[in-house]
Amino acid sequence: MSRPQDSVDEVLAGFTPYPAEFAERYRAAGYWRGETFGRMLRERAAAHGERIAIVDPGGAGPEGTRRWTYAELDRRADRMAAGLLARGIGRGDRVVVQLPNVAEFFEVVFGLFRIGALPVFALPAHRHTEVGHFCSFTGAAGYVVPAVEGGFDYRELASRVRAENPSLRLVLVAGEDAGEHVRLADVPVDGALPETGPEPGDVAFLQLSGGSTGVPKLIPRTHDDYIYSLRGSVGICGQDERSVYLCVLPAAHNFPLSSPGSLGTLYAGGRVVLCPQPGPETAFPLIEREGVTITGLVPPLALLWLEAAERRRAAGGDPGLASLEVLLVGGAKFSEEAARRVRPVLGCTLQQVFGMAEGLVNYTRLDDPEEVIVTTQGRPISPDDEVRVVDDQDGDLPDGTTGHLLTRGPYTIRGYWNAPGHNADSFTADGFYRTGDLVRRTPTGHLVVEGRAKDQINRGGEKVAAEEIENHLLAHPAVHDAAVVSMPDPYLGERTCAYVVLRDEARQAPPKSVELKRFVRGRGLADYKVPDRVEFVDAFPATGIGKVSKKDLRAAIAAGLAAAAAPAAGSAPSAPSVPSVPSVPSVPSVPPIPSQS
Ligand code: OOB
Repeated sequence: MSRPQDSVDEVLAGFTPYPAEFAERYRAAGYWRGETFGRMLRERAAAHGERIAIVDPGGAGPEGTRRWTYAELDRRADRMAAGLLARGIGRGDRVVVQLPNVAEFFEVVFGLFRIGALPVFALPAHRHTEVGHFCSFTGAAGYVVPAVEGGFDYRELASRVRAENPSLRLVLVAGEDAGEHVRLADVPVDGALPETGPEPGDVAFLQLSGGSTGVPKLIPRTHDDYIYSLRGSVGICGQDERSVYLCVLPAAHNFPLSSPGSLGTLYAGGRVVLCPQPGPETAFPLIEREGVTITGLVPPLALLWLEAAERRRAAGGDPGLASLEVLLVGGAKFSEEAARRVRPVLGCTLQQVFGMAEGLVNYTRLDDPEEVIVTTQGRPISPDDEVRVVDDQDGDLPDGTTGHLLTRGPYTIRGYWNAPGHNADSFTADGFYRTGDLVRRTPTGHLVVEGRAKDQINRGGEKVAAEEIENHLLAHPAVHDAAVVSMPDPYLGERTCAYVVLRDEARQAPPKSVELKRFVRGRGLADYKVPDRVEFVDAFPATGIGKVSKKDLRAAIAAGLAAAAAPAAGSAPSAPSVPSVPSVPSVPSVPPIPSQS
């Protein structure tokens, strides 16, 4: 078992601090106020302890709806913190938290914050490959899971991950039957907590990067920087203690966590309502019953909600959204056409949000003209968010010209955790983060996202790193080379298409698409990363210097889909199934290049 000081040192060793002159500037400007999450909750509990903080409508369980006041959440965080300490989790230890939208998420996360242990935020969709990586890469001491959720047994996953990771000494299960692990409900105890908690400049947690590399990178966020982004978001989104935030997306993702999300809402003294399912059939009744005022969605969900509300109105009904004041949409580009429907159909103000777990978050403002709200992805939170739009040589471009977005500021990281090689590529020498996004800045300082230079597919807000999936495909004995690209999709915006070149010896009896998909799934990946479509080609098109031309592959699949959809033009696209199309015209044949793994 590592001693606490070892864990703290390990966290520090992987962390790129803000340079002293910047830290001083951010403190002097009043952005970093020396707050920590532990003290933040304590203060809210002191100020309005009897107000409701968390509403968990529960599933079909016997408990029904649970409502925790700020005082109760604070007390639970203390007892969880003491129980974790008693079980050997301490300051600097990493704990992978993979919980659905349940009240325990907050009990665990604030318990960890209080003792200076670091949540590593996994998503419920992650499977053995991802979770195994988070545990081994961070040397995690703990892992927190539900028992069974969405038909998947997380206890089994935990057993496997534990057997492979000697550092993992505690697996906690939120549920009645923990199997061979420890019931989360058995952890909390009354007990003394250390006098000194974490410092405001300490890393509070590790968030996941959407990623464009083989494995997801980890993002260290400090109490100071993250709480500043919460305070800024709360102001921009008009939140106060009357706000009721519906947490629809997975609670651990940066968007529903902090933009302004559940943590912003708790910062403001408002109420967080956890939505167990994101569809309108679950969310609309909760909005009406709990008087929800604000929520955040990815574009595909926003489309579903718009359609559901329109259908109810058309049938003479009322969707019951009268309390909803603000709808945030982000994570992927929201089409202007859909954006225009938000106010008339849902009766609330749209706020576009273009953010990233690495830091920078842009919002359209509530009082922006409607044209700005529907045509831009907002402007930064902070006057000290430095935004550069540059060409391929890092030369600054004038407003109105599309280029690479680079950013630096009081809540944007200076480096991924423990990733010096990646950091050299992802940050400029003077500390600007290369977002990989292509944007244009308007004269009002708003950003319009025009595309992406990073090798990533944005599947309705869920990010898929092409290289990660290519590596899995390359492990298949029949695959010589693989190139994963996005293809347009009316519902998700993009889906994944894997172009595959088979080995010569496999051409006699080539595998079917479905076999390759099954193979990737079988490697223990989150479902959303399994290619939506597999295309076999003899060779990849090449760029001038002989790299795979993903641009040509994207164009080929887009043209193939358009051609196949043409006869049905005018009919409504049916989400979310992938249109079945004949094979795309084969791309220009060039000699295969070596695989780029
Ligand atoms: C959010 O965070 P991540 O870390 O999952 O993904 C960040 C990336 C951005 O670099 C960009 O490529 C894309 O997601 N993105 C958008 C977008 N919002 C995010 N692309 C176009 N339009 C938008 N509105 O996705 C995230 C974090 C905090 C708040 C909101 C989203």
